[in-house]
Amino acid sequence: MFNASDYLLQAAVDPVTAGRRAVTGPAGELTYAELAELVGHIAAGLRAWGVRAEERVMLLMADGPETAAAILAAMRLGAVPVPVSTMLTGPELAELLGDSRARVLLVSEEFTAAAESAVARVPGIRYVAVTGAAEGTEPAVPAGVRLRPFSELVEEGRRRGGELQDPYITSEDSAALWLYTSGTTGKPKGAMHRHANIRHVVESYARQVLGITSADRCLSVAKLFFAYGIGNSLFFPLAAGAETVLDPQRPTPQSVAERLTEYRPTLFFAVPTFYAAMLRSDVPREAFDSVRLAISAGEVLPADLCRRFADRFGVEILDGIGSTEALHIFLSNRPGLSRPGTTGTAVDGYELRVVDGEGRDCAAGEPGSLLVKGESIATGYWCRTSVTRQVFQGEWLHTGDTYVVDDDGYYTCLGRTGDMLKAGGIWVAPSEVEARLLQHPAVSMAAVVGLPDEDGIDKPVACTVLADGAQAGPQELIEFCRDGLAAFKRPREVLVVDELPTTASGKLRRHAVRELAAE
Ligand code: 3SK
Repeated sequence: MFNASDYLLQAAVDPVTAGRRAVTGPAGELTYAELAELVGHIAAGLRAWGVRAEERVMLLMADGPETAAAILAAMRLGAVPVPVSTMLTGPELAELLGDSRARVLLVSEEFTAAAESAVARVPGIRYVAVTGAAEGTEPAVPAGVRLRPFSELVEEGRRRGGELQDPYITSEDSAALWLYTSGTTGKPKGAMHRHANIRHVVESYARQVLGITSADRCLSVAKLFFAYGIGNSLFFPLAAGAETVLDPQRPTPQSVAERLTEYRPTLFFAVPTFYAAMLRSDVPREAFDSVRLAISAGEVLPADLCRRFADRFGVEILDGIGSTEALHIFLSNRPGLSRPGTTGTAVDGYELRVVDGEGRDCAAGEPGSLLVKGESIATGYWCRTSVTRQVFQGEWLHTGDTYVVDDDGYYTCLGRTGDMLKAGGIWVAPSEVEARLLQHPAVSMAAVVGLPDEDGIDKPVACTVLADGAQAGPQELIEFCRDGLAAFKRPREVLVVDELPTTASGKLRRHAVRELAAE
């Protein structure tokens, strides 16, 4: 028997630690004992609503104590929490709801518009619970869907009197968490994680690389619906009996500087795009006084950015790479041993290989595809056999990144093996952005590529060809994308060109598009 909610709530069981603060932040705080109690009530409430083991519960929720508790509650029940991006549009959310077959959707009041639009598109939803919604601001839901305040879910569980003191009898192999990713192929896929995977990322990366202890306090710019964020803000701090700072707000350098000053975290997690934004801001050096380590993942951290950050804020950034499929970071620099520009060395608990096109191991200095093996690798993608077989080959996960390793075992990223790109650490499928651009009446052809900005970080840039006689400016096309896609996917720049480079058979030559866009 192993249930990750038990593993993460150990501190609530010990009378010495139960009164310690587990969660803090602008949305409220909870001790370990209070968190465990809330988890029990939500779990009992979900059971009363008919949620059974292995069933998915989708969360469209801002970071805060209720979100943390709801994720743990679903796990405790043997059900599967599926936290999804709060940046999703209604149709994007509908796709995930339909794919996951979730029958319960938990929503923070600020995202009710997307929930309303999604629930209207998918049959099968039985309950929608909304946190803190004032009367009259609740979403309109179709007949047959029960709309309830989140507080009623908690109350329902409370009335049932701690029915879920004990977790459902899951095993290490039971499904614990699904995280949707667009990585490697574009269409969102639910990566399925086991209860044991959660323990592995804690025991490997968090304990060995970060050296996390109960004296730490974690603040992450990446939210709980990302694999990076749920590790940083939930799994690592709770397993260590430490504190997590949960902030419902969308982070800006200014808001993060305020949180740093008020909550004084010791571990700070962000992505290179955000570190670059901090460097461009007027945030004072003292903001980082409490931070013992800053962590970067999601995209390659340019060496120069790493050095400038350390000079300006006096904190070392530890660069690493993980993936949603691996649940967290498997390759990382180590405190005091960082080599800026590299992603460091394999984290204990993972094996890495760099292989050529035939699957043979590359020698040091020879570029190839990066594969990783370890106990936290997902069991596959839900209902996606073909792509599962491509990405998860036996014990090895194909990361889709091209890497080179040196004689000392330090890995350097040379880029993506395929066309996918990342914006702010989040996967973007060029095909999806291109499809949106093509919906604009003035656009006849579109190609989206990743190009480095002034900080050396890739951003989506679109090259478009307009229809004969049509007119549309770059700003209009960017806004058009912002309207129809999650905002992070919009191209940061749109170029209007006479033609796109194609092969003799008419296939887009992406490499040449990249050169064209870079001119
Ligand atoms: O992209 C990454 O580097 C990453 C790191 C940790 C967890 C998840 C991801 C995608």
